[in-house]
Amino acid sequence: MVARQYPTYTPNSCLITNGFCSMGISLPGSIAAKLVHPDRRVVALCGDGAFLMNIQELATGVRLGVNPVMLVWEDGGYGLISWKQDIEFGRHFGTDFVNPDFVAVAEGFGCHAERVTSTDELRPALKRAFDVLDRPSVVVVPVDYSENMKLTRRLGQLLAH
Ligand SMILES: Cc1ncc(C[n+]2csc(CCOP(=O)(O)OP(=O)(O)O)c2C)c(N)n1
Ligand SMILES: [Mg+2]
Repeated sequence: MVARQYPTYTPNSCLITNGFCSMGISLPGSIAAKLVHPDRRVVALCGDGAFLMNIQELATGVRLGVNPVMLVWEDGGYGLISWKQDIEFGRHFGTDFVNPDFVAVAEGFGCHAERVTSTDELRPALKRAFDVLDRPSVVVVPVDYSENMKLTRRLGQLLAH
C-alpha cells in the first residue's frame, strides 16, 4: 500500500523492503532510521501480522531511548493473503489469528500506546505519539479489509467494459 500510495518528496525518506517485501522490517527499520537521523520524525506502517513477527524489538527501542511511531493496521489476519485467496478461490483459509491487546503489550514494554476508533482520532493520536520523545509509540488502527473485495469487483467491471 505504501509503495503505491505514499507520496515521497525527498530521496531516502521512504524505506520499503522492496523485492521480497519481507514482513517484520518496519519496527527494527524505524529504530535504525531514528539512530541514523535522530532529528527526523519516523513513522513505521505495518500490519498486525508483521508487527507480531518482531514486536520484541519494542524493548530495543525503549533501551536505546529512540522514538519511532509504529502505526499498526489491525485486522486479526494476514489480510493481503486473505484477499488473494478470496479472489482465487472465493474463500480464505488459515489466515486469521488472534491478536494480543497491542496497547497493553506495548505499554508492558514501556512504550506509549493507544488505539484509535475513528478516523478523526488518528491525527491527534499521531501528534501525541510524536510528542513522546524518549521511547517508541504504538498507534493501533483497526481496519476492515472487506472493502478490498468491493474494490476488486469494481475494478473488474471497469476492465470488462
Ligand atoms: C517474512 C514474510 N513472510 C511471509 C510473507 C508473505 N506475506 C505477504 S503479505 C502477508 C500478510 C501480511 O499480514 P499483515 O502484516 O497482518 O498485513 P495485512 O495484509 O493484514 O494488512 C504475508 C504472509 C512476507 N511478505 N514476508
Ligand atoms: Mg493483518
